[in-house]
Amino acid sequence: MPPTRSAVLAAGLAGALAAAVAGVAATPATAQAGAYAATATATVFAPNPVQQLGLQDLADAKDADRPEFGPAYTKVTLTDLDGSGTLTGRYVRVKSSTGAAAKAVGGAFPAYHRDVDQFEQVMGYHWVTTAQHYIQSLGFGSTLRPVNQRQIELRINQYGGDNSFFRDDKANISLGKGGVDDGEDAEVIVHEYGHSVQDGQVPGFGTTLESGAIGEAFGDYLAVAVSSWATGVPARTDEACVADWDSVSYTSAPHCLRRLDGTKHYPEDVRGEVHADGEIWSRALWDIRRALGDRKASTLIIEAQFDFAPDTTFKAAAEATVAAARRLYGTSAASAATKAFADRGIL
Ligand SMILES: [Ca+2]
Ligand SMILES: [Ca+2]
Ligand SMILES: [Ca+2]
Ligand SMILES: [Zn+2]
Repeated sequence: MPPTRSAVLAAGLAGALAAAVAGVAATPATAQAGAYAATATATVFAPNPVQQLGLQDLADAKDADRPEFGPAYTKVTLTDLDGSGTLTGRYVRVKSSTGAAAKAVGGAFPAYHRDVDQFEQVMGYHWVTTAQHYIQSLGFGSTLRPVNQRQIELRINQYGGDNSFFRDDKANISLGKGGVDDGEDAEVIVHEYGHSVQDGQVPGFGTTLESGAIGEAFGDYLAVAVSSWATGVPARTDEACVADWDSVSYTSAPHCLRRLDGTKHYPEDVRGEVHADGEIWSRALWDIRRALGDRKASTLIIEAQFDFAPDTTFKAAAEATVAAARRLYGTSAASAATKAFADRGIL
């Protein structure tokens, strides 16, 4: 069992105290023990090569690192690390069963590319941490209550034809390697983190078809919101397109796993499958975002989720979302939310 955060903190404080007494620096400059204050440079896709390059004919080609991917590799600084040189941090620790663990030396991870397993490990760390930073940028954990501020485990393994999913507990993430490796697309990683976020807000969330569909929809919404926040509104792909790169293996161009701007309407478009039915809910979230802007929309959408029952219906969740809009931003925001859900047949 891993040490708890407070145990790590206590050990760090004890070490710092002992070092102070001995008159030496407690830790390297980049790592305050126990504080997850270390950083390291690394190379990622931001968010994925199709969205970055606008090349709809990019192919997985069995994980080949072809020259056309070159301009998509982006240097970033990983934050909130524990200073051990591994991908262990305040919000996520990465475990891989498909290759050796990525290792930083002197505050820098090697510039891994997509043909090595360590690239996806770095992607998983960076995009979970970035998604949590986005949520904090909305005020959660400062002016609003914290959302999912716990260290989750992100595993990379061979499971699933092409399916990143939760098994035993919904806090954690598993990224598969079917088709394009799931960990090569930030929007897949953040979608999965969306499930963790909802589970953090409402433990066990998503026990029924409609609540499950809300889970898929929120993951898609968060993926797009985080990707635009971190890398800018895409210029070469539609912003409403989710997982432009992972989906090249199983869609025709323009490649989208799903979209936020579909026209599905309740109840006649219900298919009884959570991802398909999620497109009803995600379009409503998209319309709220278009009406109120990213910051207000995401804030009220996430704040509302605290009030969802684990087995909520579309209608109850829509009412909670409208109430959150009214609480946070007043009548006109509530009207915009009501209209978004009414346009889908939910209210
Ligand atoms: Ca790969
Ligand atoms: Ca995949
Ligand atoms: Ca996208
Ligand atoms: Zn999902």
